Amino acid sequence: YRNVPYHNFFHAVDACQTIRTFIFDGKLQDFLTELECFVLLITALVHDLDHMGLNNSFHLKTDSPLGILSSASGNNSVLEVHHCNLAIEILEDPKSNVFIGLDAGNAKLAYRGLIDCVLATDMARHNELLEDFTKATPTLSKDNAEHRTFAMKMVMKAADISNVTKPFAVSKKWAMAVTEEFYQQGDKEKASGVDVLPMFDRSANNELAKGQIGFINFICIKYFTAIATAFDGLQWTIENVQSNLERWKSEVAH
Ligand code: LLI
Ligand code: ZN
Repeated sequence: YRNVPYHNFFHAVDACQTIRTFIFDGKLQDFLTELECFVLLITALVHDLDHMGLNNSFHLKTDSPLGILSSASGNNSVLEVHHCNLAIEILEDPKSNVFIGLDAGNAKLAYRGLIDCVLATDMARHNELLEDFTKATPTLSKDNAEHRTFAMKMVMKAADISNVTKPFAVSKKWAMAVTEEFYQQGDKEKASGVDVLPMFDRSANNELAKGQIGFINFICIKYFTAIATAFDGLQWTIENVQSNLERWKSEVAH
């Protein structure tokens, strides 16, 4: 992990420990296999490896080498493919291969689960997963391998956007960190002469509260409602999201 404001090692460890809480509180040990729970924890640690603090759109619009590779190979999940490649490189080193004790069949399941979950963290695929999972929810079965994969992706992504489920003071620190990372990207975009979205422009007078209210309303409420509906014991996530939303609203009113 690099020394960037948001997508650094603390974000990976935060996602890992948050997944641990979601697995326990959501009783996911009863739904997923022991191997799948283990894979989720490892995936969280690798899911943003070598993040440069610049999003997929930056790589594509500035024609960075990784962006060019993505365009040439036809997969626009620029960073997510890069995180997977580095995860594989680390795991294939016997010194750090936590999958080494698995037989060939389970090793394949572990890598496939890890890769599916890292690729699912691309927000460009957010609505697709949420729709598929919501459709499967009424008949969700642990005997259905596809349903277990949906659940793994949902939990990985829930941890990835879990800042808004934390106590307000903690949530606010993450929000300030992501803001600074977006602004540093915007600075680089200005220097490269490409378009800068207002959210990435430090001279745009963005209000932190308004940014978080938008993120919560457009993405997080639906998402945590879906996961809390499917898994008992995760109701507190949506309650905390609602209470953080109210706190941000009261800041705007002032
Ligand atoms: C946050 C935030 O606040 C990450 C990132 C990403 C979530 C997962 C990478 C993967 C996009 C950004 C989400 C574009 C879709 C809609 C807009 C947003 C509001 C954003 C934590 C993110 C993570 O707050 C704690 C992420 N966003 N997205 O792809 N913002 C932005 C602020 C700057 N300040 O309050
Ligand atoms: Zn992440």
